[in-house]
Amino acid sequence: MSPRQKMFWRKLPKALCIGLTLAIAVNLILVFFTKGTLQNLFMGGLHRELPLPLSERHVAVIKRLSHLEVELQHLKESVKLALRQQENVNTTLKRAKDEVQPVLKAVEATMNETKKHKTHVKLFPHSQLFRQWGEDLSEAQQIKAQDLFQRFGYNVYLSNQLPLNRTIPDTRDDRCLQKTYPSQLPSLSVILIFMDEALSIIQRAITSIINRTPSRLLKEIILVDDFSSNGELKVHLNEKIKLYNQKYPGLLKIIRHPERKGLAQARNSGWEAATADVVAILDAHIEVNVGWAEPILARIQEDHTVIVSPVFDNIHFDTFELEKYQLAVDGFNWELWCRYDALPQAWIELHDVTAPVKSPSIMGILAANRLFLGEIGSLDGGMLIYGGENVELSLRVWQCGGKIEVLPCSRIGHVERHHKPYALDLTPALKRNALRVAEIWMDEHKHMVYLAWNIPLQNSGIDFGDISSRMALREKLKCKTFDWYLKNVYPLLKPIHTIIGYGTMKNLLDENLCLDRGAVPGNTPIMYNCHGFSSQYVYYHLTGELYVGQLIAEASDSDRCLTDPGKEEGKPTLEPCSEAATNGLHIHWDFKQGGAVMNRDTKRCLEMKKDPSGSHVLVLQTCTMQVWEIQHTIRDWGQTNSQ
Ligand SMILES: *[C@@H]1O[C@H](CO)[C@@H](O)[C@H](O)[C@H]1NC(C)=O
Ligand SMILES: *[C@@H]1O[C@H](CO)[C@@H](O)[C@H](O)[C@H]1NC(C)=O
Ligand SMILES: *[C@@H]1O[C@H](CO)[C@@H](O)[C@H](O)[C@H]1NC(C)=O
Ligand SMILES: [Mn+2]
Repeated sequence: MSPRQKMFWRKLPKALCIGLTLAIAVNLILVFFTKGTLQNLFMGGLHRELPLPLSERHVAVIKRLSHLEVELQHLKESVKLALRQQENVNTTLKRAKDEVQPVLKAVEATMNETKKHKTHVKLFPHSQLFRQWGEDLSEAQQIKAQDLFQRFGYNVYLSNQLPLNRTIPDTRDDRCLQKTYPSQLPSLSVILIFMDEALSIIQRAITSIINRTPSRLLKEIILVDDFSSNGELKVHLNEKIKLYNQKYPGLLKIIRHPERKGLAQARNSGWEAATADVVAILDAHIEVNVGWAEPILARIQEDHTVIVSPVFDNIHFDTFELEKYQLAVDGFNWELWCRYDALPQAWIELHDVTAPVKSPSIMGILAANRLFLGEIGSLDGGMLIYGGENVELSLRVWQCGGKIEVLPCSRIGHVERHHKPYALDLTPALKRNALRVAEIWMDEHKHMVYLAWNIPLQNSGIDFGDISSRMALREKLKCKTFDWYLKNVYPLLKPIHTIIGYGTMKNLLDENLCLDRGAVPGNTPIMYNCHGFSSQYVYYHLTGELYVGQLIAEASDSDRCLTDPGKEEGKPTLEPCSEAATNGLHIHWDFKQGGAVMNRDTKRCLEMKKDPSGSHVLVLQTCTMQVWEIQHTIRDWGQTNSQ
């Protein structure tokens, strides 16, 4: 050993002690100072010059903490190394070692303490992602998880950790397990469509399909990428596909759109590429459950004109736990938003929980005979982005000679995203697509879609594209009317033909205020600053009812009628129209555009009055000739100003 080396070794214990003491001091500061003090400590200067949002300030602190942790780790390692070498060198250093050891322990304890302290800092207390998940995550992990969550609308951080072949609960009714299916069944192409989906999500969908579909029936899995902007879906997905195909030759195919074409076109691209007898067109954020395919294939083999839907269970977007959903049929409202409806009485009376359920609509995921789906026109490529394409297909199927059924024994777990990453506001697409459906398929009932969206019947200013080829298809297939569909398939959906005025409603005393359904729950209408959302939609009927709030228009539920309860204090209320009618409440109003709104029974007028605070409130009182205007009128109503 050279003199210089000797010198080093002699000085080591002292140097170490100084270093470690410093480190401990810093750690103690980190552990025992409050979060606020810490922020001031680290960010004090910066904060004054540059007011960062809270989360960014957190991030900066965390970066420093993480950095410090790494440095401490290095220090600890070098001490350990030194001690190990020391043993080989000399026993005179033994005493020094004995001195260092407790210090080392203290450092470790402090680091443990720091870690514990850190896990309690919640960086995103308002994020839906962390409501039931993520307790143990470090700040850096929280940031990563939150970032992925915002990009994808579900918990990609967790998805990346869960096994691709994870088991999910079998949600079928026990009686499904007793069912037997023909040994000869049609072959199946599964189509997974996606746009900016997380890779692990797609892989888990593929894995579930491979593991839970009899291999003799599964002919291919076709992936359709609707021009994802997500880089990992290019190279990485190609590599994964190659690996799958090494194990299962020819099973996976991928189609990539060179530009964004929307949901309907993506489904069509998959359908065009498919070669099996039956196609199942699914979202890519799903996991099929055991025995999902056999009921589908058997039913379509029995009747090739049936379009089937499996039953969805909900995979929670945050925890990825599977929640069993009760069996229901798929319906929609007049905005053409999908909704679940009650099971039909005829099915209940069968007393067979495994029997297919006739359904007015599909939610989007479907399986069909490949050729039949082509004959009826696959999906309408004129539907853009998202929404309405499922209702379009449903009306076409029913009106043009097919059927739709939900199969209780076929179950698929589906991630209900917290938000859709491909558009911040889907409303314009939904509206436009809904009008397209209405114009092609709904005949004399199409005005209901305009009413529900509060769109003027003439000159709507909304371009729903060229519908001539779809009208020609309707002609060619000799499709039935929408009226037939309402009567025979969806009697729950109730068209209204007595509405003569709709949209927002203003009292000309103050045109910034609109009639509004008020707080929900609650039945007190108010005057509120006009914003034009559905809580301010009003529907005036030829028969005198005045609905306030979003149009419900399903027979199973009731719209809210403006009511004069007849009491002294003169406060109008909103009551379910059906109940109000049977209870003899005063729900009929005389109104002409630009005139008073007067109750037919009580002769009191709906008017506004300033309350002591200076804001306008609604009152029922002896008419003082206050006048009202409603946004849109139908036919000739409202052209005269008779009051
Ligand atoms: C250790 O080093 C000291 C002096 O630095 C020396 O006196 C002693 O003999 C050495 N012992 C061994 C076992 O090498
Ligand atoms: C620190 O944590 C580690 C692992 O959690 C444990 O093995 C060790 O004993 C702890 N040290 C002290 C001093 O508490
Ligand atoms: C998933 O795959 C792994 C590795 O191939 C295997 O060990 C495990 O048993 C599988 N789990 C299930 C639930 O099939
Ligand atoms: Mn989906």
